Amino acid sequence: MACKLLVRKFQSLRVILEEKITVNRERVAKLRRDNGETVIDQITADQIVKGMRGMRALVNETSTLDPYSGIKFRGLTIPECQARLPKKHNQPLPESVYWLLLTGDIPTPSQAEELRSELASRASLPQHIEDMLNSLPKSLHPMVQLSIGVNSLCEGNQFDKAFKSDCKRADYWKSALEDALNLVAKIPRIAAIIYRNAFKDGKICAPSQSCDLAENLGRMLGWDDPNFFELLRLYLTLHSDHEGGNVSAHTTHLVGSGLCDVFRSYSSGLNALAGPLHGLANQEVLKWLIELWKIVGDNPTEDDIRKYVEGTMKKGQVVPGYGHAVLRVPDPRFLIELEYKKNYIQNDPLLNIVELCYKVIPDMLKQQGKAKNPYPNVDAGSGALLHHYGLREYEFFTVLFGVSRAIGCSASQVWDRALLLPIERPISLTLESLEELVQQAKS
Ligand code: AMX
Repeated sequence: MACKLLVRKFQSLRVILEEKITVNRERVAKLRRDNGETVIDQITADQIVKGMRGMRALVNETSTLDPYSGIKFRGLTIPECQARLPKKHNQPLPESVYWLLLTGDIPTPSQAEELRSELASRASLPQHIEDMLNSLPKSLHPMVQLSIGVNSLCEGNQFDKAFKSDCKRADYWKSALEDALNLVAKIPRIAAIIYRNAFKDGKICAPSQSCDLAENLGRMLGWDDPNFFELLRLYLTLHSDHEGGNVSAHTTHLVGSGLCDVFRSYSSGLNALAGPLHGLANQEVLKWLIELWKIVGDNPTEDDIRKYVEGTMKKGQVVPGYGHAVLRVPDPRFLIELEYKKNYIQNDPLLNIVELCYKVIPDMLKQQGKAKNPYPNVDAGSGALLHHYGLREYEFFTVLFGVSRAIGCSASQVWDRALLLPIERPISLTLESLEELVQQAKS
């Protein structure tokens, strides 16, 4: 009986997706048939040297990023998501964000509950994966462990089975969806095992059938604090997706385009996320803030902060948590972090320093005149919020980012299969051929 119910519940997501996929495949076919050769953009030599910078050259359905208004999940800003998506307490359920990214629809409370229960039913790991994670050296960076853990989930994945069987290409998305749901359901447990092994006593509670993704994650990490679960709901929402061109999403898409399953694709995306200019920045921010705090104490002045930032700049280092390749305003996700602090946290010296930095650093970066965006990004505040609730092992922070980004990257891969997107294959140029092309273009 319970089994039948699960199948029916799962189909409601499938049926909705099937209808939308049929419509969107038609759109792609029409676009290519009628306008496949239409030129819509130009590319400069500078963009090529800077790694396809700003080039509009990928299809990604789940979110868009505007330099001035920030991220939109299926057309909704994060405040709109917070207002309209089914919530637990005051924050959207990460499951409702996942439903939105997968389908483009705001789920009803019962649909969000269907997905919550579906994911909770898949949250445990095979014993051999737990044993493998437990055998990894504690000193191995948590992001490497996460990538290994996610890679290992590929054993017996549904997509490979479909590929090796006589499944039609048009139906690949169905097995990709199965794998995507497994990834999002299981990655919190991988993350929690890594945390408990690396920083605690290695003991971990089982995932609960009745909790949402965030609460299950928080409990498995070892917390019993509803406010921390609330922060995790916010965290998982804020980091879930950031359009398709960022390093981790693009890597996942690229690897997936060769028809790797979502586990191997996202494991590659996690290695991409682990770079200090990308997802590792939240770890770097907290390290940097703690150093600053040690030097300036609990009640610093703006001048104290300025002196410390000058020191960072003089060493030729970037100020972590500031700047962005696309955004040209303070990251709306950072502003939501500040809002969260205002609503939930009375007084916290480190978070006060984060606010003071926001007053001081943008002007300093403007004066320095290099960074195109002198404003804070999402990483400027996330670590200090986790620190407030006692999660202080900053080497773990990017793992949480990775748990969250699985939501967007896996939803995108379902759509890559749904739209029958082909293998990605741009052409690279030697410096000599680029110089020749520039001359030809000018003559
Ligand atoms: N502090 C000091 N200098 C900075 C800076 C910062 N925060 N951000 C950019 N600059 C410098 C660059 O190093 C570059 O210097 P160069 O000309 O001497 O090489 C110059 O400003 C121009 O860079 P840009 O075009 O504005 O940035 P970018 O698009 O090349 O890089 C980013 C964007 C995010 C990598 C960069 O701003 C940075 O390194 N920031 C700090 C690290 C960080 O917070 N990363 C997190 C990003 C969000 C995420 O992915 N999670």
